[in-house]
Amino acid sequence: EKANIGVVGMAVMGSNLARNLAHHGYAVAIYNRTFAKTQAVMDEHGSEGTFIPGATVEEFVASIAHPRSIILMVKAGAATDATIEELLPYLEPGDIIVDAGNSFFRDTIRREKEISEKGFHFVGTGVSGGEYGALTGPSIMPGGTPESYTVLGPMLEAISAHVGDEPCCTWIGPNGAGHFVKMIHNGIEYSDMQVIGEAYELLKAAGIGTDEAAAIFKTWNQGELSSYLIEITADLLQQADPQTGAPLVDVIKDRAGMKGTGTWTVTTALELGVPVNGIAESVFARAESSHDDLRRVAQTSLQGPDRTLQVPDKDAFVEDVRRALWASKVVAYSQGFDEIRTGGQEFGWNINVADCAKIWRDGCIIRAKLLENIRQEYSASPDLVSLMCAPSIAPQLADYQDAWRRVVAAAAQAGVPAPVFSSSLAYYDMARAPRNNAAVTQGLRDYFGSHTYERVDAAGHYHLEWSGDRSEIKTSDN
Ligand code: NBP
Repeated sequence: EKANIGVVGMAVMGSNLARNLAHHGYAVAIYNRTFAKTQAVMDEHGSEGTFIPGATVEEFVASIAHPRSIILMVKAGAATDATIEELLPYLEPGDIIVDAGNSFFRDTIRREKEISEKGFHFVGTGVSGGEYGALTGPSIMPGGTPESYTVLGPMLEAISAHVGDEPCCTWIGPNGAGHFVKMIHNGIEYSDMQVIGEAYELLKAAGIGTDEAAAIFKTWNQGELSSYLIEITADLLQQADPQTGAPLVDVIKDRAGMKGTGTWTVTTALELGVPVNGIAESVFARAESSHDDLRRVAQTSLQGPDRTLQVPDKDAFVEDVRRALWASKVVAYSQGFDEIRTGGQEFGWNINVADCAKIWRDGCIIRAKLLENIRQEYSASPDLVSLMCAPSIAPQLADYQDAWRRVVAAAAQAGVPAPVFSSSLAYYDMARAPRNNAAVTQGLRDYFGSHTYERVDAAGHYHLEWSGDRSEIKTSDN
């Protein structure tokens, strides 16, 4: 019997994905550079379904039915290129290499071009849900050709998470589109975690203990904030340190790591000219948290309030923080979805934004009740200029803004950093202002660099003779 599909990379993600496929009745060929890991999967899980272990790449490829679908779950970067190089000599035209690692979408564009020229398909696909999701049903974001999706799609949809009978997997668009969308998923994940952290810090500053904060997050998870990350925050805050018995969160060093997808989301947004303030602030917050020298020096040299908040009405304050969290989260999502749309246009992918929200409703790390709402908004108006302005979102932001402003002001007053809460509010205010401070910037640009300006009352571009007689010259008609 030949395998229906192959998986390369038997570390945590690949082995779980292979088991998920086997649990769904597919015969799965498995391969790992170091055979011991393949053997370990056979020993521990071989009885869960049909696995065909390959000791060599040649044996592995030969064991898969043609046209072959081969999923790579190896370390992103050089390991992915090395694995592809090893596979290529054994493939036949029409075979599909699927890169399910967290590859940068520009690498995926390059690889797709090189590999399709050789007569094979290359599908860069995002997979989210961590190791548990890979095993039980992740959210899957495949790119590549539509032809490859006809072979691969049914298998990926079968193993993905489902909302009712809708799979959390759909074809996103050509070449790098899947990895691009996964990148932004991760960027949004950064901002989701950051706003949770900011909310927790504010609750703490108001004298709320860790247990009580855990209970608050639990309650929030019952309402419109209901999401996987809010749910596990409640769990994290409840956890006692096995060594000391203190809340574990107080023992964990306040230094957040990162592997790159958040940074890629921000650098790509900068290249595309899309403001993703919330995601950028989240990436910068992690960077600042890890900047040991800065923090050591600043803790003794920089003065400010002592991070305590006097709140006369605790319940009202907690509700304010909840509203600020919701509003900031929605603004960060709005920015992330803007990047998906702009990137989709820029790279010629024609990405269906509503579909992204649809396949993120379950399986992935940012799964949340809000995503159904977002899906409905983008389905109803595919050309929605900004999620912030959607019919169900704008009135709620209007309703929540007083609380949001109180929280940002209180945080600033008390010296509690809330970079995403405050930058999201600034973005909201910047967008809605009939006039903003850019006129000063543009005037200065014309002053020192003759970059010209436009006028509010006439078409064309103008330059003022700043160092001459200060007369105005029209430099172009449009
Ligand atoms: P790792 O990212 O730790 O990669 C380990 C795998 O890569 C092993 O199978 C290893 O083989 C293989 N490998 C390496 Br390293 N260098 C290789 C090379 N030069 N040639 C061939 N194979 C090589 O595993 P992971 O945490 O399971 O993640 C796999 C992918 O999934 C990554 O791209 C990751 O970013 C992505 N991802 C992870 C998560 C998550 O929650 N962890 C979620 C979503 C996506 P060896 O055994 O011989 O060393």
